Amino acid sequence: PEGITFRVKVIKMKMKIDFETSFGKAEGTRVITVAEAGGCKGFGEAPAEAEPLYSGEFVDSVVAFAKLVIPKIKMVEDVNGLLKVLNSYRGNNFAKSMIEYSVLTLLSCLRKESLVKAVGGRKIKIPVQESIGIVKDEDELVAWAERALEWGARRLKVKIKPGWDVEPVRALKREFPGVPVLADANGAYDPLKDVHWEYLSKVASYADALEQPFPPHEVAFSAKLASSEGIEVILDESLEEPERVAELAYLSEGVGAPLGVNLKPPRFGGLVKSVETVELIIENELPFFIGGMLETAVGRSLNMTVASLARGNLEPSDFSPEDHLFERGLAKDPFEVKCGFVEVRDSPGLLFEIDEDYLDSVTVSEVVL
Ligand code: OSB
Ligand code: MG
Repeated sequence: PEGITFRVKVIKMKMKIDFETSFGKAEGTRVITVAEAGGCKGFGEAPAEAEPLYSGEFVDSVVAFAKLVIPKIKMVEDVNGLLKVLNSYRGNNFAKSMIEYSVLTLLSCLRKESLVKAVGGRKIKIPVQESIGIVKDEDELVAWAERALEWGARRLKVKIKPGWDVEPVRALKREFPGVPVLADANGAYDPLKDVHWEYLSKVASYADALEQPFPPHEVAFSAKLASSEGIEVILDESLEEPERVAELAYLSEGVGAPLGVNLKPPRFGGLVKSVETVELIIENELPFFIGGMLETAVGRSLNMTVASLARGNLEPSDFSPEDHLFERGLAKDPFEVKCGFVEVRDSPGLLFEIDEDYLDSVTVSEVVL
């Protein structure tokens, strides 16, 4: 609707942790959109960094997409119109998710209707895992894992790359036998190099599951790896639309080991696409968890809404709280992890109250549309 004012803000959060993956270090840059009308505010987050290293999206592409698309969004009548505009464009899923969620949380606030209830979610307790970055040595790795197990992390997800793979996984299994370990490569292995298959085979002999071993466009090689190693392989970067999950279900028949989904709602383009995706996952009985992109409370609110749809088959998910990731978070009422679980909230609007003065103080640029 025309009456909405959109503020597209590039923010820079001060990281509390050094979070390194096979593709680089997290700098804490994000794009947040605040949609305002009738005394209510909605929020959306695109967890993009300055450079397109995780996917093809980056801060400037998100802002450019928002400038192109938000004027068209202002002309539509209702949510169907909003989805039609967003779906008419290819790619740019983080940006679409940001715009969609800012409007949906605004409408939810105006109508005083919970989005969690609207999508049929329940106030479940989400099991939480810790994502451990690439660190300099085993001592640092073990210290990080100890802190995570102290607050109750139900699984350790460890970032790997060629040259730092068997070592961390073996060390975690040695120090914490019985704790599930998921090794996430962020696509760092080349399926055309025999030696990379050898590395992955060694990792598979220690780990409980592998995440995104090969580059985003590879899915069949992941199925082959699951089959040859008898290990669960979970895909992250490879899955950007619900159709790919249906394809994964088809591919997993005959593999003999589970193929799973790391469901990151912004990667699928937002709440509506994620609801569709969860339905496909449940229908096909695929293992899954809700993944994170080191989001602020804005992005975690969307992720929590999608998690509320799980029906007893949710693996430990990425819900480390803002105060573990950042020097200071955006929520005035952050969620807590209790015994390794986070409880879903179901209030109208965004699930957290944003400290807007603080949000303004971390804003490095803003476009008003
Ligand atoms: O691959 O899951 C990933 C963060 C940035 C980019 C990619 C990934 C991650 C995480 C974050 O693992 C975990 C979290 O948000 O708590
Ligand atoms: Mg991942």
